[in-house]
Amino acid sequence: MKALTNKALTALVFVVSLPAVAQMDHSAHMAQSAKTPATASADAMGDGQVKKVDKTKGTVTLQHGALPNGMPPMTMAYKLKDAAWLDKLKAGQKIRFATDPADGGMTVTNIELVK
Ligand SMILES: [Cu+2]
Repeated sequence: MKALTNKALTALVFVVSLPAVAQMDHSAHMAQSAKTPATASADAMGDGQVKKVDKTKGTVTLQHGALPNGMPPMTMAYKLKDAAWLDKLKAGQKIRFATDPADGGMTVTNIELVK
């Protein structure tokens, strides 16, 4: 009985994790456009370029264009939802990013590297 339960759990985890991987790789945009307009605007990505990465403060300074949340073009320091992004970003990197409306758009909640 115990063996059967473990097997069932393993199968379940396998089935659940496959679509998650597919979504990370390919369907970020489609998933976003499929959302309701209100959610889509909160999650909408704006264009920016990394000017400075401050690992001590855990912030990244971005020069950005006009953002979907209404912020005009400017250069400012953002907090990051995921500190691991500090290692992915460097000055000069162009990105698309989303911010958290809950704190006035001062925290980056999603980043996409632009080649
Ligand atoms: Cu700004």
